[in-house]
Amino acid sequence: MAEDFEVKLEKKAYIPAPHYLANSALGNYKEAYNKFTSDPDGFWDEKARELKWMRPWEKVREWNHPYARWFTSAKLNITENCLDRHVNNGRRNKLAIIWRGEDGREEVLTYRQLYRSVMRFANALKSLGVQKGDRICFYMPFVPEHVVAILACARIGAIHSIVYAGFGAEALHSRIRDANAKIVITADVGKRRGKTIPLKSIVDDAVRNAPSVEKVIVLCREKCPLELYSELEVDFYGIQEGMSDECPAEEMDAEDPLFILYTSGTTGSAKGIVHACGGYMVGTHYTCKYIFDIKENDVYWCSADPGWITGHSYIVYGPLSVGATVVITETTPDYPDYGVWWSIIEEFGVSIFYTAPTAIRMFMRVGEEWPNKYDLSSLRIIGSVGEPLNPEAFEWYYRVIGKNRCPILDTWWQTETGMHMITTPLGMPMKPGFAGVPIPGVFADVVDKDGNPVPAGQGGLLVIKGPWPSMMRTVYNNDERYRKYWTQIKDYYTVGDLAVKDDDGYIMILGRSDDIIIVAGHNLGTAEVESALVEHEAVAEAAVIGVPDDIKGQAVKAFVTLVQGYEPSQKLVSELTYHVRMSIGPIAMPNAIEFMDKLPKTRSGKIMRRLLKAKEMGIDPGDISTLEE
Ligand code: 6R9
Repeated sequence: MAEDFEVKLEKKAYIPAPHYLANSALGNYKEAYNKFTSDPDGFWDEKARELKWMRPWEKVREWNHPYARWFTSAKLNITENCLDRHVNNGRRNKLAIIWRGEDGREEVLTYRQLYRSVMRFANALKSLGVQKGDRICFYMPFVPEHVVAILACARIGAIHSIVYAGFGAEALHSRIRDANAKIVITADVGKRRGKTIPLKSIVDDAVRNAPSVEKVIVLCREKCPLELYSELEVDFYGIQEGMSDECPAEEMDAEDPLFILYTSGTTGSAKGIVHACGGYMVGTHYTCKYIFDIKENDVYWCSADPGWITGHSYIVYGPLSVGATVVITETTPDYPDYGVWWSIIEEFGVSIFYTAPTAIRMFMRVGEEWPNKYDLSSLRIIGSVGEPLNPEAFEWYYRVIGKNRCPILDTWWQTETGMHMITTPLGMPMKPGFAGVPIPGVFADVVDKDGNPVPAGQGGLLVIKGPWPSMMRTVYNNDERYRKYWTQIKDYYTVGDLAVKDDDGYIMILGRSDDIIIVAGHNLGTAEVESALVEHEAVAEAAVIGVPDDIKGQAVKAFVTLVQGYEPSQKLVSELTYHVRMSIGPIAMPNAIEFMDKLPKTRSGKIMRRLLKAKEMGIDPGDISTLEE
């Protein structure tokens, strides 16, 4: 990478009201961080002790690069912390889950009800022959039973592998095969934007030539009872009939796998990221308590799906481990209209809301009259995850949703990290465009390709220096791919993102390093240029790629979608080009700008630049199983 990778940094900061810091579980960031660095093992030891274990650990960690073991020889079951602990400690009748279906139907489960449902389903799984260590593949809509089934797997030590129920049969098939799943759990249908999606028939295709599958469990939502055609199929509630609702928690070693979650690689097949019971539990509990600052009376809503790591860590395991009331919903943000999410916040009194930049930018495009129709005064904290939250989107989110009052937690992390890694903890000044600082518990830095820290203002590669409890343990069936993360830059964990720090140590994420654009020897992160484009009032979303250029090596090509009311024109192209020139410099000026109705995105809302690039260059795009249609 070139040395002169300068990044223009914003100077603006927002100061949160003092009570956020005064009441926060984390307290003063610097103090907490210093406490961590002075004794990292002691720090995690203390955090782990807040949870229930069946047997304590011998050592907090054993680090044998690139392999870590956390809480050695300790025994636990994560569901004891998500369920038993609350049922036995005064939260028995507290709402654990509030569900809202697309048709407006609602269901609620108290902690006690959830506990009983989990144990009953766990017994049903056992009756099908499921044992500790067996893999169970999910292809479920987002209904309460989804959460029940996840926890039931964890209860008996079965390893879940959740596949988002928007993927096609082939993606599902390859994930079932890779994990050798014994059971597939699905439903007859999913609902999305008023349409009924026949999940079961997709599963029918996917389990062909998947000899490991012994049973397909089907939840009936429509024409019940289900007609089950093959010997393979059983009914979700049918198998629970007569089952006891008591099921002791399986004793799990801290290092036993809890789940596999497939994440798309840039090239080649999806990677099965493996997380371990003990460290993952500690990491997700810690961040829910100390970063999200979830309190007894909070109503917490994360708009992700359980099919993503965000759903695993911040819908299911983390929030339930702190005993929160969690809102879940099958709704999309634009159906039946753009007000549905804001109505959910108003009706349930959501106090912590966690969503993705792609949703925020969509709401910006359609106008603030939608959220303004609803009372959002219950909100206390608003969060973002998944992509860089560009300054334009930050300001809109802060003003229109947070009413200039709620701190924004822009949390940077990955499927591989399991938990939040970088954010702006409550009480600290928030800088639009910057995710923030490494949270206590995490050593992160921005370095050059040899691992030397780069000075403030200079772009480089984001790395994590040393292990953390909720780090992935391996890539399923492919440990080689795991080792690669830890052997590219010194002995650091290579994140694969570009970033820059400012003088205060705040980190701005500039995009994936695979997507880097090198113009005349200057490195440009995609986020920088996209952010500049989105600043323009006509632009809703932007994606940029590097295309070959005879003179400059690479040139910037931009793809943009427009805010409602704007039309593509040559004049707008010139205006946008000029705008980028003024905000970043001539080097970043796009050579070409293409107007699009929609940008290609993953189903979790991330822009797929490599697809744009492959199309532009007429090359193979690699794995596109995660693409939204
Ligand atoms: C949790 C999740 C990980 C990649 C990551 C980065 C991007 C996530 C971000 C962010 C900027 C943030 N990313 N959070 N970029 N700011 N707050 O999204 O996991 O699906 O594995 O994606 O997403 O590029 O490397 P995952």
